[in-house]
Amino acid sequence: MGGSSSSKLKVENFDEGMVYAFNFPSLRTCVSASPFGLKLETWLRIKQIPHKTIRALENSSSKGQIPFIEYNGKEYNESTLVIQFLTKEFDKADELNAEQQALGRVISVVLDNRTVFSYAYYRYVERIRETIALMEFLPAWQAKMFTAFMPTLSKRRLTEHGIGRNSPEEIYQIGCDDLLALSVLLGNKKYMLGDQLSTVDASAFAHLAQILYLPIDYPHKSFIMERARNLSDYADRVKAAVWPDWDEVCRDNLQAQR
Ligand SMILES: N[C@@H](CCC(=O)N[C@@H](CS)C(=O)NCC(=O)O)C(=O)O
Repeated sequence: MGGSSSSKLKVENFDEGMVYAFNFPSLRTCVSASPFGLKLETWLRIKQIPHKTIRALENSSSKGQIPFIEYNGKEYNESTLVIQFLTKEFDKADELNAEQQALGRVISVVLDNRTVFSYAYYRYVERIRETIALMEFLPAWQAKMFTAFMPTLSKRRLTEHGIGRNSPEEIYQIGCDDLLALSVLLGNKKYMLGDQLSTVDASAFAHLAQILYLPIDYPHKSFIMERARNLSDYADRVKAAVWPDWDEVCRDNLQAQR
C-alpha cells in the first residue's frame, strides 16, 4: 500500500519513528500551494504525529507526485493512503461512528477528485500569470516555462478527467455547487463532523485554504463570501486551532528560499 523500496530514500539518516513529510515550498499567504500537501500536513498536526516537513520543489514520490512521506526507511505516497497507514501505525482513528466516518470519506473524495479541478482550472488555465507570480520560489526560467505550458497541460489533464470538457462557467458552477453542499453539511457545527477535529477537516481546510488564502479572485471565493460564508469562518477556525503559526511558517519558509 503506497510503499516503495528504501533504496531511493531522500532522508538517509532518519530518526526511527519520525515522519518526514515532503511538500512544496510555501507561498507568502499559504503554507502550501498543494492542497494534498497541506491536507497531509494539517492531518499530521491534528493527530499530533511527530514529523518534519521538507519543503522543496525538486522532490517527488516514486509515483511522481507531492505529497509523500518517508517513515522508518520506506516511502509512502498518495495522501489518502498515507493517512490510512499512519492512522493505524500511530493508533489515531477518529472518534466517530461508522456513518460519520463514511460521510467524512465521501466529503474528502468530492473535494480531492472534483472540486479541486474546478478551482485548478481557474488557477492554472485562466489565471496562470497571477498564480505563477505567487510562487516566488520558482527560478525565472521555470516560472516562464510553467506560464507557457501549464494552461495547455492542465486543460489536457482536466479533459481526460472529464470536467475540462465543460465550459469555464460550467466548471465553476460545478465547483461552487460542491462548496454549497459542503456549507450545508457543515451548518452551524464547529468542525465538519462535530466539536472535534477529525480527518475530513484536514481535507476540507486544505482545499478552502487554496481558495480563500491565495490572492486570486476565484469565482469560488466570491461564492463562499456571498452564499457560503460559514466555510470561510470554518477555515479561519481550523487555521487558528491547527496553524497558530501559519504566518511564521510562510514567512520563515520564504526566507529560507532566498
Ligand atoms: N491523489 C494524489 C494527488 C497528489 C497531487 O495531485 N499532487 C500534485 C500537487 S498538488 C502533483 O504532485 N502534481 C504533479 C504531477 O502530477 O505531475 C494525492 O492525494 O496524494
